[in-house]
Amino acid sequence: MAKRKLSRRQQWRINKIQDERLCRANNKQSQLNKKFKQLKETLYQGIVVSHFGATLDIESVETAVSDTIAADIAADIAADKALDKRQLIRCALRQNIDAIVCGDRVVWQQIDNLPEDELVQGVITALEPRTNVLARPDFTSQMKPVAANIDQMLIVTSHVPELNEGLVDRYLVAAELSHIQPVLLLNKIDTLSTQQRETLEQRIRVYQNIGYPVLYTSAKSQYGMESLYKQLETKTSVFVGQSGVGKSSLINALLPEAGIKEGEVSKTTNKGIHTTSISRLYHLNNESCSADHKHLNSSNESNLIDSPGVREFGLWDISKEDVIHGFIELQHYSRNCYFRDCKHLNEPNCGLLQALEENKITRQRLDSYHRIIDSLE
Ligand SMILES: Nc1nc2c(ncn2[C@@H]2O[C@H](COP(=O)(O)OP(=O)(O)OP(=O)(O)O)[C@@H](O)[C@H]2O)c(=O)[nH]1
Ligand SMILES: [Mg+2]
Ligand SMILES: [Zn+2]
Repeated sequence: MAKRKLSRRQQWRINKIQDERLCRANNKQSQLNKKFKQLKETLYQGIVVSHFGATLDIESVETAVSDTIAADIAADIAADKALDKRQLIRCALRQNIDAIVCGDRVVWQQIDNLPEDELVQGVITALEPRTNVLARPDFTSQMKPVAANIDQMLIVTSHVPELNEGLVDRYLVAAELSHIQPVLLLNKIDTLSTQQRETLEQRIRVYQNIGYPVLYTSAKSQYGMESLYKQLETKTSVFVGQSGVGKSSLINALLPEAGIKEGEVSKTTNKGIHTTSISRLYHLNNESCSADHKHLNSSNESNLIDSPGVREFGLWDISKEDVIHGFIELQHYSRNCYFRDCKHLNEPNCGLLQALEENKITRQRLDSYHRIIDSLE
């Protein structure tokens, strides 16, 4: 998209607003710095459930010494001063800690002598190592992390807005390269005629044949909710997909008490209106997670992360050579290519072109692979 040309006056106004923002941020930081001086000694562990602007909401976990925490920090964690598990605490962030996202595990400290009306109760002082992080480019094309420590990516699709295989493939590449298990989900089954369902199932079968798990659901009629529940158990899952496909509705159907805001789909464009604007982490089985799960990363916890919908999901920051690892069936046959640097276009003895001829892979996925490679030129 061409960049909009700004008049000098517009540019001046933008600079002025940015300067004012910077000034406010600096003031805030100096206030925070004062608070940092008044931190209580005890270190607590927490998990980030949402992040807005300068503050984050974290959930305390029982204070436990985690072996993923640096030894010097772990030694200071006082096991006898545990907070209640799942207490929600609003925290500020030390400036030297990088972008923190939903699902991150952190170490935080309470602020001493807080006035009663103060919302910020603590300061995050360390970020625990991540097992993985899902990132996507923001509006300035910079990679921004979206969620961390994820086991599974639920790629939610629907009939309206329409299933977009190109987008699904890009999510699959991101998942495969980040070692996150992808699951495809076709939602809004209740809106489909028999004919429409058959057509969509056929399109989804391309992914089923590769070996990806596929779920069919309706957040409205509750169809398929049991299978979805089973798929989510004991894992941390992130719901991704276009705006309006029903990510928040699915989480609401599983957790009615969460009361998450749902949006609409525009009747003129058949696109969502970007209702969810920040990612948030929810727990699937609150009641069954009790005191015996001492560790933050308890394998019995089922966490769901709702993320804002996207129109596009570009892949930046990855090399062309990596893309093939995101197309697992293509990668398999690429081992048969005669040339090590085969581009799989028209080279002789190309494993992929041969697999295509034998209907072992689809033209759609091969074209999609080439489109991603071209986008990285
Ligand atoms: N008929 C039907 N409508 C659904 C279903 N799931 C969601 N919807 C509707 O689709 C619209 C969008 O749902 P949301 O849950 O807000 O979609 P989202 O994916 O969270 O969208 P963003 O937050 O914008 O990314 C709402 O009007 C929902 O009521 C479904 O299974 N069947
Ligand atoms: Mg939403
Ligand atoms: Zn080849």
